[in-house]
Amino acid sequence: MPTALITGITGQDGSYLAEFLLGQGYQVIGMVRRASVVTLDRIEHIQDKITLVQGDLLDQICLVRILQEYRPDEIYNLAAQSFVPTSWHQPILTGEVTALGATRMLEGMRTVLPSARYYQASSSEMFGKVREVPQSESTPFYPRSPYGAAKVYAHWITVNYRESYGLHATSGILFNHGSPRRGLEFVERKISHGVAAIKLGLADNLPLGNLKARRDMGFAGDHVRAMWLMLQQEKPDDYVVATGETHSIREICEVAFSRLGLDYEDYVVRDERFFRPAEVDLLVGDPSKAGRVLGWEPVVTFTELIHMMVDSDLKLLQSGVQMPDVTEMTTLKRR
Ligand code: NAP
Ligand code: F7E
Repeated sequence: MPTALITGITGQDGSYLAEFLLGQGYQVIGMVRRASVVTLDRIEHIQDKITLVQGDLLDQICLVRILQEYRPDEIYNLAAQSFVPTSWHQPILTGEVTALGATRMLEGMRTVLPSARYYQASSSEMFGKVREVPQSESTPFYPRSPYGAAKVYAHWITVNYRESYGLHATSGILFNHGSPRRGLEFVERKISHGVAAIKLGLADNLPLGNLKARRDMGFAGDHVRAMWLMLQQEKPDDYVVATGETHSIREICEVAFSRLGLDYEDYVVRDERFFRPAEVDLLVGDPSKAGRVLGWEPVVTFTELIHMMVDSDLKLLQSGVQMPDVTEMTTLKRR
């Protein structure tokens, strides 16, 4: 039975990837960082099928110990400080975790398990102020946030460990992907949850920032499949994973509100605090290499994704589950 180590298993992608790998017959080891309150909500339903081990990307020694103890065949490095606005508030932490965390894991793999296969969770945020449309594996990077810059570092260190040491180290450049398990501060979840709250009379409006930004938005369950396919290839490489479509935040609002018979223009209010010091205006990926080499293509469409998320949040709120409001504390001061 192959063994996979997932960092970031408590996150959105970690939970979908763990489910997927269990289905493929893997023993799944999930690295979880210590917290005063443990939040395993996204993996509760599979907790008895996976092994959780305490660890942190900030701590090199613990990574080495985990690799020595579990000797995974595949390492999926999904852990990161992943929220772009927070990366302006906490740029050093973002660099330590999102950038140097990759080096710590790669260095551990190089010394302990050089025959393992490594997946780095790279991001379309690396393209930032885009140099071409659509963005492919050969598009130059121009990050627009400490998060984007940290991901560029992690991407290039992955390429460098591949080329310097011959490691099977692959970088998946994933465009935005959501799901009902998406963190509440990310825009598509903020909208789906906000619409459901308005429908049920729990909120009056939905404060948002830039509605003009455009994103290539897929379903997390589709995108994690591509991660696994990448590590099944004989040679490590870089792959863009995207839908090839782009939609504005305004369009997300239109689709989400109309799902519950509402007009977004009656409820969405402009809130300067959700605008960013530097914006990524347009992302749209060219997933043709992933299609050609991996045989990967997305199944869930943009509209299906937004409907899935709105339906799920409506059910969640109807069942009386209250989620903490995390969006306020991640706002940025006016420029
Ligand atoms: P997420 O939901 O924010 O999950 C991040 C995970 O990283 C959580 O499990 C978190 O643990 C963990 N983590 C944070 N700091 C850590 C540390 N110091 N040591 C160990 N674990 C730590 O992110 P996601 O949406 O699943 O994304 C997965 C990865 O793909 C991330 O690297 C993200 O940057 C990247 N990515 C995401 C997208 C997207 O649209 N979702 C697109 C491209 C790339 P806690 O639960 O303890 O906080
Ligand atoms: O913003 C605009 C905002 O925070 C999307 C992460 O998973 O994908 C994600 O990064 C857009 C931006 O995601 C609000 O200005 C408007 O243009 O949902 P987001 P992101 O920054 O694209 C990439 C690929 C990753 O790698 C990241 O880890 O929506 N927007 N109003 C807003 N965004 C938020 N969060 N909140 C608003 O109120």
